[in-house]
Amino acid sequence: MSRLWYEKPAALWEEALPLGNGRMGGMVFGGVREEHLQLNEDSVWYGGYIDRNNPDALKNLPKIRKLILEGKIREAEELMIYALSGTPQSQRPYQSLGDFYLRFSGIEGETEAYERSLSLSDAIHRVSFQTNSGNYHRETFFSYPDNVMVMRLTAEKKGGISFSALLVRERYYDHALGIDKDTIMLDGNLGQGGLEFAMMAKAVTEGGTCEVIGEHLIVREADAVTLLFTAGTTFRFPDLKKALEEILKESSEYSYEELKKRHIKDYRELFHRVEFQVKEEVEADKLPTDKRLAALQEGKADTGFARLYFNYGRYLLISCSREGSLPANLQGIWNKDMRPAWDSKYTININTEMNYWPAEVCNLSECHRPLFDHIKRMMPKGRKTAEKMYGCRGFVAHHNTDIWGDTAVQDHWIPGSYWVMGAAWLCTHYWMHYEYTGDEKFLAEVFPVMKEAALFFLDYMIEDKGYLKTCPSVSPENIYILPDGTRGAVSAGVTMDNQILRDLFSQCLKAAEILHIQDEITEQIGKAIMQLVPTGIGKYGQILEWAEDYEEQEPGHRHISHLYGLHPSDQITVDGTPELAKAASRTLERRLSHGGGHTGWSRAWIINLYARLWDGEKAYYNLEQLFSKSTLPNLFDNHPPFQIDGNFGGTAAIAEMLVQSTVERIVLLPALPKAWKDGSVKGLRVKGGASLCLEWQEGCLTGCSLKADKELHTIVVYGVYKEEIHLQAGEEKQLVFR
Ligand code: FUC
Repeated sequence: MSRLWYEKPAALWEEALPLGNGRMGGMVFGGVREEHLQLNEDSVWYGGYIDRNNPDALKNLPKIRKLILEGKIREAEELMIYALSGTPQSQRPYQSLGDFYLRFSGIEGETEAYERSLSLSDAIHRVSFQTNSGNYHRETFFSYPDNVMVMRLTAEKKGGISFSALLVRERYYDHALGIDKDTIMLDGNLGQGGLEFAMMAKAVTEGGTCEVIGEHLIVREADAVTLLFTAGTTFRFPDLKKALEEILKESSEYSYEELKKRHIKDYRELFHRVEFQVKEEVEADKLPTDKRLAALQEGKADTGFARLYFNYGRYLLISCSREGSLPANLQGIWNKDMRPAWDSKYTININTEMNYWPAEVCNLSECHRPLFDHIKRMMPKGRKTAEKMYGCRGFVAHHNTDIWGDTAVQDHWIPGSYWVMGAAWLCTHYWMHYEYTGDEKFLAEVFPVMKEAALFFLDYMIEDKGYLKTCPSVSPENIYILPDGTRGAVSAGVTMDNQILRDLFSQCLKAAEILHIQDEITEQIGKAIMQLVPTGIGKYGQILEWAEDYEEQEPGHRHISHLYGLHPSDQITVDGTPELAKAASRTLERRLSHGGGHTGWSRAWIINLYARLWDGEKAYYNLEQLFSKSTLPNLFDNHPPFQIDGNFGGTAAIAEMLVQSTVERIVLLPALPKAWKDGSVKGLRVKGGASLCLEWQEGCLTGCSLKADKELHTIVVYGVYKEEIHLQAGEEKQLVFR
């Protein structure tokens, strides 16, 4: 059984357990006499949209470019801060929705047999304990089909449930009051030009009494209670209060058991598509999760932990990114602060993309959709930024975006802010979805967006030494040192840019062919792709990070942008480009020997990269490092602070160790570590549109079946074995390698 469990209530937020239905989320603390839930709703962002495109960008652009090409980096960077930065410099922050407190009375004496748990197979949080006054149980879940949080409270003793309930939001709200004899509400606004928000809680009691006094909801001597909670903003619900009341009314027409059944059915349909097993130490599984993690941190082997982490990663994605919700931000949906780290926005120079690495391979394609919708939300803003700042056609985004799809420059952070690849990288996710599903209708719908993202670069790139280069650009977020000691971040034709563009351009060309759309723009893309700087190798045998072989200020830097070509892209492969793969391996060694991998997401990327280098032992070593150095007691990834990308990057990496696919070939168990000697995985998806099941014993593949949803023609590779496969739509085949 896959679950997280603890023997005491959470004292810290990082010990509380996350629940969510994509649009709403909550962290449950599981206290005995006081239950605390910290709550979120995905559209609670402070402030409205502001056109922040710097009005002085376009006229200064030629000067900035000239300074860069003349090597006057300091001067270029100074002018960039003034002329290219957003006005004002920041997008809007995501905020906590608020808190819900239940204060119990009548629970007498010492607490015994306390347990709180989060079941990953039904997405339900449970608290149970015993006192002199009997046994108590609480079950909580966030239902996607019914749009509510549901908490069921039961007690052994008849009439044993008495509590007062209160909604709060630090000092940032306008009203808190009763709106019915069993319902309280809190509401407010999110600043000038911003949205309005509201949340409501309703008690459905069995026995006892229920009333509202002031802003408190009070239940006395009930036998059982079902609490229903919902929240929202005017982002989705123009008639907010009416909409929330309607949600509560509709959900209260179901019994608790019906609500639970509807929730479990919905959740399981997604979660149970994939199953990963490794023969594990049974002892470790018997430990509460915090103690299990602590044992692992002390160096105790725990092969089964990867399974728990993998299941948790899929659970988290289902809980924070569902059709109709906003995409998973830096904290998924779970953020307790009004001014969170990096505003808990979308950092699109790695973090948001990493959030979605597990989506397709783990058969959670539907959970990828919020990202697709958001890219479309960004496009009109990005067109404006392209035109106003750079005088270009097409769609551009810098290294951050927010609820409004803002695309202007964020911060005055030279190595990060002035990077123009955000939309380009995000659009490769459209292609990723197409490759996994073969959905041509989807491709036709998103192709115009991909094309606009490519179009921007046809106008933006400059010709230099026979190549087309992005300029200005940076390699997120590293700094180079010139031979004269000058330090800089800005340059032209950065490696990562070329690699992203090679993907975006070739994906546009392939899409154009599939959709029979040939025009002047696709023709120009075809020419431009030939003029991108190829990925080079430097004096340390490393992949060049910039167009020139500069020294890096921080050789152990957390970003490994120039290995984009190895992962997520497949421009660099062990068998296709062995020289570059060797250089990629050297690059990783250099990063790690200088202290690299120190943030959760960076470590997670490293695992994916080693998996792509087919080095199972190094991948596994780094996976253990992710668990022991970058994982909080509730198994959230620790940047620090909590940032969810490491959870998703780590989940994707586990899949990547088991199977890697392109539309041309599927590699089985490419990076299986010795620790996972015996195991199986069912239901992973591969490119070309098929599902895969694998079994292995003593580190050798013993079973493999592939089921195609559409006609599939591919090569399956396992070690030295290669087999050409041709499957009809719906056909399943067992493969035997000897
Ligand atoms: C990038 C990273 C940081 C952090 C932030 C949200 O700027 O360099 O490590 O993840 O995004």
